[in-house]
Amino acid sequence: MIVRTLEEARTTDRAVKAENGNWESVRLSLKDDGMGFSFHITTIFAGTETHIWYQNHLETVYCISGEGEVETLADGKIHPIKPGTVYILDKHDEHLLRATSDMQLACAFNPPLHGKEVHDENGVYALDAEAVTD
Ligand code: 9YT
Repeated sequence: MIVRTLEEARTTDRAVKAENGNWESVRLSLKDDGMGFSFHITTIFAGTETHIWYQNHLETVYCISGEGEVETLADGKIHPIKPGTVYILDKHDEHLLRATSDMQLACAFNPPLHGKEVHDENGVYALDAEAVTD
């Protein structure tokens, strides 16, 4: 069994920050744990808008705290997010993620992130082509 704490993981390279300051994320479980998914606690900061398109990954996102919305670009629909809301990117949905207050989100990725994904100057993951473009 593997046991970690968010508090401890925050002090390691499991914690990453967006270059533009929109979000930070702690990768509590990654590919090398062998679970078939990775598990992250991501904070989206109040007042930010982030364009995300995980073209090669599926992701489920559960809101623990804070409020905001997701706009799916294919249909222009806006989905409010509050504690208890889950959104499931089952179609690799391109979306805009907005926070009105700091949002703490629990995120699971399939396939798992290995944690070494490199963000370019736009925040795009260079490997596996999942995109967070701002
Ligand atoms: C909310 C969301 O899509 N989180 C993704 C995880 C984060 N970008 C990371 O750990 O890289």
